[in-house]
Amino acid sequence: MLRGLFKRVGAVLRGRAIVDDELLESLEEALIGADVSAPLAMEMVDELREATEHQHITDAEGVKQALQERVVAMLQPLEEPLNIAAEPPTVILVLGVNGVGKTTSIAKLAYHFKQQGRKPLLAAADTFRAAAIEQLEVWAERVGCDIVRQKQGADSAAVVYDAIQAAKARGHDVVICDTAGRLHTKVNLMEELKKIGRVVQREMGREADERLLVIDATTGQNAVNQVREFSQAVGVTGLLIAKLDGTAKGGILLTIAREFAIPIKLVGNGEKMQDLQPFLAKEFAEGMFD
Ligand SMILES: Nc1nc2c(ncn2[C@@H]2O[C@H](COP(=O)(O)OP(=O)(O)OP(=O)(O)O)[C@@H](O)[C@H]2O)c(=O)[nH]1
Ligand SMILES: [Mg+2]
Repeated sequence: MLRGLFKRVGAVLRGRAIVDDELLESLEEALIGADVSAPLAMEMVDELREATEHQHITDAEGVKQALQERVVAMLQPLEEPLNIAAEPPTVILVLGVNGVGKTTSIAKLAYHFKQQGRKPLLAAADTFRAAAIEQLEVWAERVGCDIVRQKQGADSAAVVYDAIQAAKARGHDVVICDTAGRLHTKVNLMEELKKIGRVVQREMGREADERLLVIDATTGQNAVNQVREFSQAVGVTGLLIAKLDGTAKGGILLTIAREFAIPIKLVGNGEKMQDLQPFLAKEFAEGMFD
């Protein structure tokens, strides 16, 4: 589960009997150390200071509760399940810079849909990186689902086109599209994604039901730029936060929540296909102090 996030925050609070400026200052540092942006950490601690004064909170346990409540209040509005189209196939584009966990997350999604009794189809539309197609094929085999592929270097939008046609012909209700994390330039990447988007629009009569941006929870503040760039280029419908198991941080979720009103749909917490969970603000807030 989501253990060990915000370790430092928990450590600051543990064993403190009284609430004083020193405690609040250490808390602010701990939040920044856990990837909460500096302005947000300051704001959160100011609020806590006020809350402790008004609600006569005198011990660390009270501060912990107030902080948890604040985190839940920030993140709960962003909790949202995946969009499933009324008219199948649901088309999911999985986006993100290189190495964040896109392909692994696709395997997890496919596994999740299979568990639900659905019939997912994978589209190997990362035609750029060497061995990307083979990697997705290995996952398709493990999960036990079909995959549509072309050769490396093929037009990724053409792969998505093929996959949508195949899904319609063979009754797949979900198409999950892998995409490249890096092309020669960022401009190329965004243009390629836009082209895929146009193909989906043309073939489905609507935009992709999910443009799911994968964020690596260990990346730190740069995640904010990633959300901004993909949002501007293709419009992001939801976030999947991968590698939450690999970090004692997790504050980047708060920073992102502060800047964007994009739903956080799922979290990945391991390298296996089972390691995917819906994002739950309350669980996240509770995990902060374990
Ligand atoms: N611990 C942990 N590792 C993960 C998680 N998700 C992915 N990984 C690992 O991250 C590495 C990169 O994963 P990929 O799925 O290949 O990432 P990608 O975004 O598809 O990478 P490119 O296709 O090269 O852009 C692999 O070693 C995965 O096992 C996660 O939730 N937790
Ligand atoms: Mg990949």
